[in-house]
Amino acid sequence: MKIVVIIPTYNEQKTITRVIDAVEAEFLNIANHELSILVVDGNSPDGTAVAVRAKMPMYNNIELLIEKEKRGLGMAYIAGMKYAVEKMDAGAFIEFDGDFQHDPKDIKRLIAELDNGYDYVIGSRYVPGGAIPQKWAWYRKLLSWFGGWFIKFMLKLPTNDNTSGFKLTRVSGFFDKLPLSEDKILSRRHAYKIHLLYEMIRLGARVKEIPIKFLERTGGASKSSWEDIQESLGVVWSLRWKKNIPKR
Ligand SMILES: Nc1nc2c(ncn2[C@@H]2O[C@H](COP(=O)(O)OP(=O)(O)OP(=O)(O)O)[C@@H](O)[C@H]2O)c(=O)[nH]1
Ligand SMILES: [Mg+2]
Repeated sequence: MKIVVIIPTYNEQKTITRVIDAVEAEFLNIANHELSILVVDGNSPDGTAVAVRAKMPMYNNIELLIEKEKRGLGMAYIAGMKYAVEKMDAGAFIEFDGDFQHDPKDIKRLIAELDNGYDYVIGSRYVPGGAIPQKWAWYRKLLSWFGGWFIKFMLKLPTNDNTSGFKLTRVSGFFDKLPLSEDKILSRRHAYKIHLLYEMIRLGARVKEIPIKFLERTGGASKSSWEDIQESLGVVWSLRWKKNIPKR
């Protein structure tokens, strides 16, 4: 199967080339699928796209999509997912951060579960063996844990990590049935993850959580903010009480 690793970037010039090299090195350990990288850059002013372009001739499996401007993580992923399916013929795709917080070595573990028949494989920080960064301040740890629990409780989800940004989605029967246009997604930013997770489970996806250790950022700055927390509450509210949900 063709599997595309989608990496959204905004000002990740310091890390993106190392991320690409490490992901490509892992591809060499996966023989039974055709693997590619798609970087979706929010027109970063720091030269992220230039760094990606410099890598493209070294590997023949990298594509770069440049948005007009930074539009939010959800918008970047939706553009990337559509491009991966329509232009790159992806049978599955993986959401992967460009700041080295996800370990490229875990990519083959996600793909192994796709091969075992799962449709939605979540790199989970909240199953035995998973972890969040030790160095996070206590309030960030608490917020991450409580946020996930709140989403699980309110939306009656079977999953434990409900805000993970490292996951694999099967296209056939799932992605192609998702309400994915820009006007139908409930959040343009980080909270898009909650909406997609909810929809995948509603579609009956076979879901597997595998433990991952979420790493520290190795450079650059976070783009998540308090607004993302507020928006997450809004998405949970909409899904729980079926408010503001655009018709399909
Ligand atoms: N194209 C694009 N990429 C984005 C946008 N927002 C974030 N990203 C990228 O998406 C990935 C995840 O964003 P982060 O800011 O690291 O979010 P996070 O991992 O939840 O937060 P931290 O743990 O603080 O790093 C990174 O590679 C970012 O560069 C955006 O609006 N557009
Ligand atoms: Mg990050």
